[in-house]
Amino acid sequence: MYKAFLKRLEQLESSYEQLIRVPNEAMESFNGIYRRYRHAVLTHQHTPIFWRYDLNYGTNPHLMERFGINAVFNAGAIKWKGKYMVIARVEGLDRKSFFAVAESDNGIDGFRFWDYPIQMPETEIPDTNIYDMRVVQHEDGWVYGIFCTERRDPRAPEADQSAAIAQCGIARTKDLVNWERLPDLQTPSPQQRNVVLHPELVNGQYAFYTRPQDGFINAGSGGGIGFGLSKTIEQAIITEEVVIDQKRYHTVYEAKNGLGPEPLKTSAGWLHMAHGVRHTAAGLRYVLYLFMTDLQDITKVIYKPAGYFMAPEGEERVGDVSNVLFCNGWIADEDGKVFIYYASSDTRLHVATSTIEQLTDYVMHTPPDGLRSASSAETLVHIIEGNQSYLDQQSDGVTLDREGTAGKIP
Ligand code: M1P
Repeated sequence: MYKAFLKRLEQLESSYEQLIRVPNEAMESFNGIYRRYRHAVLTHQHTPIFWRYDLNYGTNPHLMERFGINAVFNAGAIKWKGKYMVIARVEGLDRKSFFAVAESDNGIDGFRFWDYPIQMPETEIPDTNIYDMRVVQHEDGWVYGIFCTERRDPRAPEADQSAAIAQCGIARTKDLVNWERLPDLQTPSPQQRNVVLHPELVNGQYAFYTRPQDGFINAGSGGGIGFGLSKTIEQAIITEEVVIDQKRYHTVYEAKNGLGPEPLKTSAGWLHMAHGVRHTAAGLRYVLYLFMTDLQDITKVIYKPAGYFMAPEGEERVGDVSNVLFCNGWIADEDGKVFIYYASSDTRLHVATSTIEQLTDYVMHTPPDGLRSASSAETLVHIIEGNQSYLDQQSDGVTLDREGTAGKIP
């Protein structure tokens, strides 16, 4: 029996090592905007063997799993001491999520979890479930973890064991190991999810992107991505919440939307990634979209391409909550490369890469949503005519740059 135990342990360990060492491979970029990678960067199988199994023959002679992991998804991300860190939402078989750090040398493969999960302190009202951390390197010198804390609705009748209240939890750290929990964010909205802290102070105050909503699932009168200021972070209170990016009829963010990771500062504006949700006959569909806000007035959306930036494809379409892409972490390297950590169908975590230059070009030059079929057709005609006249001129040996200035292709 002991021999069988040892053999099984060896098999488990070697298949785990094999999995971690699988090199990831960039797929072809069909749209010229980003590249997906062949393999998910984290799955439930990437969690350490010594989390899932009691390795003591005396107490676990059959080497059975004692702490099963259901999924690893929605991860915040940060470049830390030269490594690519994700702080993933790890969900046990018991449906409870917790946070755990995994690191990689190159950001695309070899992600390995730290030995211990984050032991997030609680407030006076214990969290039933915590998830979807946004990791924000703030100009005040702290690294903040902004996440959703969920508790049962205390007003729900005994028979209703689903009614929940989601709010925004706040914690901060200097080492990603020890976290100081601060009071939850207070806002005028009865429910909050997808809250993000802006990395810079605005008029000397902490600036939050929010997602006001009436119900736990339905945004209700909560009209989109909100914004508000708080004088302090130690007792964060937003008294006035304004919507800066609305949900809209017959768009990919018709039912609700929510900000993803902290925005990236570029010379053209703040680059934002968000998710948009719409109803379909098969249920909700979550896609990712980008927009840009003004550097001076960060509540002003200055560019917003029509439709989605990324939508679930292939195996991404299937999982615990199918037809979902969700992103709450990205890393911009100093050379401009951007690592987008997105999760599919509440099951696994992937990476896609792009550059600040490509993403900026995408948001600034992709036509906006005209909100009517006629306008989409008009936009297309404009592109076709532009291409036609460009091709005609090219055949005459003349080329035009973006400003319409004639010149030869170098
Ligand atoms: O199941 C899809 C996503 O649903 C929620 O997002 P939102 O609040 O925008 O509906 C979150 O629970 C998220 O974790 C989850 O991926």
